Amino acid sequence: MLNIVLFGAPGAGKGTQAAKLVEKYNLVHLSTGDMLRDEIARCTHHGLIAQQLINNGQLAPDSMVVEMIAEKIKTHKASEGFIFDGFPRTIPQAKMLDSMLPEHGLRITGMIALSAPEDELVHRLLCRGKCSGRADDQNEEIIRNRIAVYHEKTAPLIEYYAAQGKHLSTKGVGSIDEIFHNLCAAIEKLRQVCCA
Ligand code: B4P
Repeated sequence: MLNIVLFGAPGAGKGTQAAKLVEKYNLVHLSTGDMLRDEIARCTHHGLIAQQLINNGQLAPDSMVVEMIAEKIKTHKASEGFIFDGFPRTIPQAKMLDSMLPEHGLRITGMIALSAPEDELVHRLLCRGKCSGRADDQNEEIIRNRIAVYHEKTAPLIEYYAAQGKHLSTKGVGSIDEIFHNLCAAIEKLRQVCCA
């Protein structure tokens, strides 16, 4: 099984690349951003809590996203593996994931971080905001706040996975196909380490 954490700051290209990886490796795509947007669209209890936080560039509560992920893992038990896109985003989320996976006979194969300069991230998200209508992509101040939250709460996960010998990184700037090619090479490397 292949269980990849696709990591990066907002706008690094996680969602874009996850869609291609899912197709190539026949994996289940678990995007907590997509799940939260779905909860918001359906006006659920989770959605109402998440909406305000997301629109202000803050993270949703750890317990909420972990509960959503646990539910999806149970539903897709028979799959060939998972792409975790935008999850975990905090150390507590990563620890909860690590304690939950063995119950399902699973483990993380590795984490791959996509890197891009901050001005490029802001530019991409503002462009997406023009056509997607996503409230969190409309305003530069909110986008910069999301990036600050990433540095404070999410970036420490690089050390967390590096300590387990599971961290690789690749450039998130360039053509989408070129980045995809480098990501696939990183996955092959993780597979070799994992199966050695
Ligand atoms: P997400 O939906 O995860 O979105 P993201 O971080 O904004 O974007 P991503 O990196 O996936 O960017 P994409 O590929 O689309 O999160 C949204 C919000 O939900 C978070 O801010 C948070 O509040 C909440 N949330 C989600 N998960 C959570 C969790 N686990 N815990 C707590 N809260 C959570 O790319 C962006 C743009 O760049 C696109 O327009 C794309 O076309 C473009 N692009 C991609 N690759 C490119 C390239 N190589 N060159 C040029 N443009 C490129």
